[in-house]
Amino acid sequence: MNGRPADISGSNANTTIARTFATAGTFGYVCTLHAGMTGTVIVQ
Ligand SMILES: [Cu+2]
Repeated sequence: MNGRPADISGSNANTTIARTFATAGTFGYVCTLHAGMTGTVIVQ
């Protein structure tokens, strides 16, 4: 998706990772640690 940051690879448990979104929009994401866990980032 245009303006969407790159995926975060590897195991990310108990860490904090920042991402900058280049453009406004609604961006869905999928948690690869937990099957069925998804979220949405809304950039205004
Ligand atoms: Cu998860």
